[in-house]
Amino acid sequence: MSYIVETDSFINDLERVAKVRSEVASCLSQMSTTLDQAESEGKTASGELGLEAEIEDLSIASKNLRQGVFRLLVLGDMKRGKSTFVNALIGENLLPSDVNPCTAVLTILRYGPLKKVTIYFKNGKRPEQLGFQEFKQQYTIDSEEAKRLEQENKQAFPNVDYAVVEYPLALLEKGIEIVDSPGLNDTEARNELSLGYIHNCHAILFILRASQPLTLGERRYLDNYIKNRGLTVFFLINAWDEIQKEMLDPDNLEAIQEAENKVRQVFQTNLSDYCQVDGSDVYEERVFELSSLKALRLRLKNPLDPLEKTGFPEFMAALNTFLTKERAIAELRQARTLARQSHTRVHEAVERRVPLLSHDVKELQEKFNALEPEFNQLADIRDRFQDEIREMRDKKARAIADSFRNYVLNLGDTFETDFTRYHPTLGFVDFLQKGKREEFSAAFKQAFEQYINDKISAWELTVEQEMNDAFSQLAKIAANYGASYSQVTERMSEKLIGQKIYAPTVGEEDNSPAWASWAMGFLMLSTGNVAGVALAGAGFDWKSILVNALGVIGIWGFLTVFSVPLIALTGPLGIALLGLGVGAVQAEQARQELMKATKKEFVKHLPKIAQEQWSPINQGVKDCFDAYEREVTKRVNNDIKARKAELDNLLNQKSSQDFNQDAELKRLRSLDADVLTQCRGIEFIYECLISSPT
Ligand SMILES: Nc1nc2c(ncn2[C@@H]2O[C@H](COP(=O)(O)OP(=O)(O)OP(=O)(O)O)[C@@H](O)[C@H]2O)c(=O)[nH]1
Ligand SMILES: [Mg+2]
Repeated sequence: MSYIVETDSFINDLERVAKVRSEVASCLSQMSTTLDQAESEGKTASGELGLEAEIEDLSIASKNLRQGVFRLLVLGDMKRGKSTFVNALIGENLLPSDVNPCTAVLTILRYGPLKKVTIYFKNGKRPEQLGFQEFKQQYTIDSEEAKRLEQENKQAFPNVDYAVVEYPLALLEKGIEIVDSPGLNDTEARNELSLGYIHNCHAILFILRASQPLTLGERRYLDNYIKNRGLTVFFLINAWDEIQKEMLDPDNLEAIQEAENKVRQVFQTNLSDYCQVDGSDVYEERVFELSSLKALRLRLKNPLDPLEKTGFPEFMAALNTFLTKERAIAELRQARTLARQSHTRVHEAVERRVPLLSHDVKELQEKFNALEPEFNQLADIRDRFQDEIREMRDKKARAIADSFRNYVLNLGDTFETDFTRYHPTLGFVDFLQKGKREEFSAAFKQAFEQYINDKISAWELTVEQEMNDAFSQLAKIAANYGASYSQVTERMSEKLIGQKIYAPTVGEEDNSPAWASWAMGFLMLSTGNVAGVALAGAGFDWKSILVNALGVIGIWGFLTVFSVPLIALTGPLGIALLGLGVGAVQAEQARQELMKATKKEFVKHLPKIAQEQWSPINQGVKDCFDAYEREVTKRVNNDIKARKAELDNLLNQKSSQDFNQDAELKRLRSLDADVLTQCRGIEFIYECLISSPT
């Protein structure tokens, strides 16, 4: 790759984006203030224009944009060099990284003017502050301990939710937040790093190690949680320098090349599956060969070292493009949409108000009364959309819950073949040897857990696809209803003032009423959760709701099955098996017996599990649609209310007090012009950002 970026220019680019964000945030907040002021002035003139929703949306979006950070989640198996990589990226030996101590809690690294570490707990205990040294000592564990805990399926610090490390560093100050995670742990992964957390990040940096080309554990993790989930993942093949170190003759350049090419090829074969985005191969932009240790050493000596031959400049270029171009633009585009729509709303309200200023109360009353059918049509559009959401909700909730039931009921059919994949660690010969039975039981239990875990993940992926589908259908439906809604409101304006109103600011996605844009996923900035949303690109953030709902399935329900094979092992079957003697043939026979016994028990439990989970799954899916429906309905209702208020306020003012019509006309025109200028300001900043060279 020819394009590289050095640390300082990466920071410069981030700074530029942070500046643009803050400028746009200021513009949005200014717009909100302008509308707010205009509304209070309106109270003593021709009445407010009903801009409450716009004022609120603009102010929330401004806050979200200002606070927005790019969150990067660093994932990987144990000892891949995750912490070393983070240290190299920030240029400081901050996080504990060593051959021995392991990262044991999720650690969020963010900007703070003062260095401090805060531990957050799960059980409602008050967060605790501590020094860096204490943090390193108390919250890391050694490798042996980590392995033992993993085997026992325990967490090192079960009560700790996560740690936040605040640090005054340039990279963090420019709006990057980095999350270092403990090495992946097959069994606990689901609990510790829920999908919800993954969805809260803009990109995942998946760290691999050149000397260990994609282990089974890594593959399982990628298949279960990453593949086909619409996430942006950078694969960083770390410790690339070790290839050379392990050569017989580390000075033989040709041999090194050859060895490197081999490793490259292995990774290419293994990772290409995970680098397909919408049918195109993004391998080149997503996979990088790094030497974090080398980069860290260089940066500690000289913070501005160009980090040549560490792979960092190439990776940072790609990350830079992704963050400061794609992500930032997606966010700012929403800000532009919001600004444009707010202006359109103001413009139309002013255009309606101005010609009505000279009418008397009676005329106005008549005109407003004549709008009743249209108001009813607006409510009708709302109701019809609501019905469609509910229909979709019930259909999908039933289909998804049914699919789980069928899936579970059918697990038995392929159990024996599916489970073969998990056998290697079982060691049937071991089992037949005295004194190894406990170990064997633990291994068998773990294999079973992994099997269940993988099965549920595979099913969850189909749910995600179903839901994506459902919400993109709803987006289309919203677009249609939005268009009908606009036709009605246009008709209302025409009825009121005798002519059409032309909006000066339009764009394809900005043309719909604001509530419809929200329902289509163009305006998430005004509901919060920028990270998750930006990641989803566009769309209602149903994932976090669903993740919590599906969390209830867990693997625990299935584990009740467990006691059974183990009893089988200690019971008559076990004794019979033990009598078989020690040998490959006996081991195979034992395996088959155990499989049979396990399957028999497994199948017996499946109907109950399928039955028990039907309702919670059905409800979980419904919750996603209900949340969507609530927000849509609230937004449509606010819009209708605002349109009524716009007219009622004028009528009230007309009947209760005199105001200077000329002055009012001037005020309204200048409000329209001011908001247009502010909107153009945002458009200008946005255009500059997208046309600036990479
Ligand atoms: N040769 C070489 N060693 C590295 C590199 N990166 C990390 N290491 C070493 O690998 C070991 C593990 O590094 P860590 O950064 O602690 O790894 P980790 O993934 O954070 O480990 P856990 O938190 O325990 O999962 C340390 O001894 C590092 O010095 C690299 O690029 N090259
Ligand atoms: Mg670590």
